[in-house]
Amino acid sequence: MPARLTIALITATLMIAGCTPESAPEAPAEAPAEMAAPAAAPPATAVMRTSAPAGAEAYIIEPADGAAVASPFTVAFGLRGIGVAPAGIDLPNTGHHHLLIDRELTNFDSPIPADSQHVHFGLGQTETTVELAPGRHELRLVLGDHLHMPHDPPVMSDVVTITVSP
Ligand SMILES: [Cu+2]
Repeated sequence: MPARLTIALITATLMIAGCTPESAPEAPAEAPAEMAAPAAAPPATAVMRTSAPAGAEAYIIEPADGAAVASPFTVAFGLRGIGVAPAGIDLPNTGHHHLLIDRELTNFDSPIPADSQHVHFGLGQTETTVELAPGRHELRLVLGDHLHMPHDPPVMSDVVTITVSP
């Protein structure tokens, strides 16, 4: 946090000192970060991952793995060892749920995508109603921090495989 604040202050100072931010392409955004924290400095565009408390777990309460369900159906989200906070609220040991439908998260260094297969619950919801086509589907939960980044280590549920009846 102190490093980030320092970077922010330096960036702000540079922006004030420069004529306009748009007309100063020769001042790369990475420079202030390297000066402030040479050892661990990521590019200024990278988002830091939030640490998850040891043992934190996400799990799908319902439907059960292997269940046959009629669409629409309820998906209930469970957490152990970490709490829920709305997106944008940076509180220690919290996050908000993301439901991955027929998707696995593979990139842990970017915010979780937002689309029909990566559904965000940024208000802090702990259940939802899902409508899916008949057939076999996979559900996964991934907790994201205030910036929709997976925690480090990621807090993810086991996969729940369901069959939606025709
Ligand atoms: Cu999110």
